[in-house]
Amino acid sequence: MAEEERNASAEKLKEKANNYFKDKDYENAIKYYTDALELNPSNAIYYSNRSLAYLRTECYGYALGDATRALELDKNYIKGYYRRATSNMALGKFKAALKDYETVVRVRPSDKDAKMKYQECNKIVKQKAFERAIASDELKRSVVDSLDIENMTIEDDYDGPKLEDGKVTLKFMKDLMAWFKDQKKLHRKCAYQMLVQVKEVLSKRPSLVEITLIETEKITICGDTHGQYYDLLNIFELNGLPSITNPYLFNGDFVDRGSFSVEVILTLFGFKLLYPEHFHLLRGNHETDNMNQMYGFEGEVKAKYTAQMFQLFSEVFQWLPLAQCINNKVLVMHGGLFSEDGVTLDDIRKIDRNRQPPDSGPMCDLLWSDPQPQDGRSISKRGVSCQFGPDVTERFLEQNKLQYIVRSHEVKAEGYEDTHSGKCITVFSAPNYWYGNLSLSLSVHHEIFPKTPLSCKRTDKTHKKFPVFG
Ligand SMILES: [Mn+2]
Repeated sequence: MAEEERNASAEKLKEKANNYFKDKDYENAIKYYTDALELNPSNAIYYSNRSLAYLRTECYGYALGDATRALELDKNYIKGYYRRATSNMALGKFKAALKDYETVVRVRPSDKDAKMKYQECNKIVKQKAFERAIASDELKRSVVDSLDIENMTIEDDYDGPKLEDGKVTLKFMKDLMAWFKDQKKLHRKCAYQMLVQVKEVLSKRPSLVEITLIETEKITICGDTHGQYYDLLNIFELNGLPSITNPYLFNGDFVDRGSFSVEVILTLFGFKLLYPEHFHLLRGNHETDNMNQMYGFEGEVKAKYTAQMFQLFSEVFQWLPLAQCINNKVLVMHGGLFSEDGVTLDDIRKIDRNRQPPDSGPMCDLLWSDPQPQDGRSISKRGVSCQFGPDVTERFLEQNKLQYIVRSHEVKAEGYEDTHSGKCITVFSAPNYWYGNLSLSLSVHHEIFPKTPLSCKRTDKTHKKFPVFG
């Protein structure tokens, strides 16, 4: 094909992509921008448009890459600076974003929108610097020390659930769930009592929790719940209430996005207090300050309670364990495997987790990485951690004498997905998130047969059998 002809075809594909974009079908928009770029890889606009589509699907890593490429092709392309700044903002890289807004303002001094974005970003950069200065001043001082929970009074007109002798009981949990279902607020005294107690319980857990199920026991593993309270109630409806004989593991991302994050997390913390050895919680990438600021949980806690209570939530989140190993066979974590080979279970045990996650390294990977179909590793679509292939999973499992991993962190149409030849299972449990599809929790069931010591089955309404992994 002659160059002119190719460019004309590329333009047509771009138009098609633009139309999909207008209809908010970002997956197809990305597909056709990609096709256009194959025909004409030197067009900055195609990269910039695809960058915006990636931003909409929260693939901030890819969005940043495309914006950067657009600017390499045309350093005067103003939209490119906007896109790169937006990507960096989403990734929490405010200083880098500020530099791009500066450029836009310099080139277009009369552009009001650019000026506003520059000022907004500048304010965040200054605020972050201020927060850092304060943080080093009051190093590790807990909110708990400044609370006087005993002397908080419960007003006479409050007729909601209360802890019994300061303790969570099964009756309290049942009352609490009914109360939340009616969209009522738990008294702040009770919320504080639960938070202080759960911080104590979680801080005594190792970073890698190891449990052994006996022959007849099973455990239900649930993926992201993201503030979807009614979906959480549905999970309990389908699989039964948590109990000593009905253990659960909730695999991170309890909060943000949905409007009932407070209700979800307090219910989960309540069951953790009631059954500390049989109700398990792991940290997700959303149990962090940066995410809570951007995706709603911080605002929700401030609206329903106070900024101080958010601080306490943040302290509790820092103590959530990072991974759980079942019967020395199955490893569960929110994100996935590592940016480098050779990480052992012992390395996970040694992670000092009481902190906000770093930008790289094993703690970051456990919370952020994703599997990919092709071998090897590639850069992350999210712009944090990496993507790992089936060979990476295989080597990790072999070195650590494990059978498979269970992770969450990605929306799956069926609620779960089985990849890497059954060695990497994704479970997602917030069905009303994004596409409104029905998603299910996964139950890992311990079988009696010595040769197939662990198997998985889906526990949905139709009770379909999930394939057995040997
Ligand atoms: Mn996640």
